[in-house]
Amino acid sequence: MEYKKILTIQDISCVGQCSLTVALPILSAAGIETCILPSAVLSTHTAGFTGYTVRDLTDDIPAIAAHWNKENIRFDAVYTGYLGSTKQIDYVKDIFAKLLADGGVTVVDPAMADNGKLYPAFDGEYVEAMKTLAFSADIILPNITEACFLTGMPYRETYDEAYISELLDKLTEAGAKTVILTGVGYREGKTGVVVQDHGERSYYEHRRIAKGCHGTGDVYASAFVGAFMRGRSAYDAAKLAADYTVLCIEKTQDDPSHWYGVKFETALPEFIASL
Ligand code: PXL
Repeated sequence: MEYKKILTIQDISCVGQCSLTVALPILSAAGIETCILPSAVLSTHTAGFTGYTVRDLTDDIPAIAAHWNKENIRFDAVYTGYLGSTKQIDYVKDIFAKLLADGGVTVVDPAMADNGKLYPAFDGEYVEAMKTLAFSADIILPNITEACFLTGMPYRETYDEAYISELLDKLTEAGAKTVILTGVGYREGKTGVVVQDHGERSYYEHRRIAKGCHGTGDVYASAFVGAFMRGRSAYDAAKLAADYTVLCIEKTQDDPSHWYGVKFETALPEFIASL
């Protein structure tokens, strides 16, 4: 197995089991050298905690990227998650252009919204900037809310296959290539993921655990990227990541004090075995 090197760009939420504190261990567990570029440092994530601190690192990014360029450092993949500002999105585009190895892959998780709403830190200007990044990437992993913001489609809590198909058509028209659309469920007790890979669409349905958990989007995207970089097809990586994420939720759901994230560490042995 070829040893791969990836760069992941997202924030450090020091407490809260999301973004880099999830991506780094999961990608490392997948056997991939993982370099990081923190977009910001927060005391906690912003979904449920109040009074968190934020240190924005936007202005550090150009010098870090220039140093790597001078050292001739290149990455087999660049994977972005929660980003701090529209300016950062421009810097990320520059990193895609300059620091990706030949044949390297760009993966964008447009982590900006859920349940029909943007996260507190974002606005319409951020959505417009995210569109330009997402539609330039090889792979995107939006949930339905994010896909709606990216396409202008109205968000619906209940929907059918025609709605999802239209959402994917609109993403494709706007320039999306491979799409992993998460959180798509058509039946009671079930959810799943639609994978659009080279024009072909497939659906993986799995158990839906009633309890919604913070950070599962980051767990899912990181596991997907790890499996994909290990040579799995987009569909196989999407399926494996879904099974891992469900297991993480199962291992967390009985502990009400653990509301802020999932105990993803406890399911890493099963994730590694599934690779
Ligand atoms: O991907 C979720 C996430 C990451 N980072 C920060 C967040 C959130 C979700 O709210 O607040 C800082």
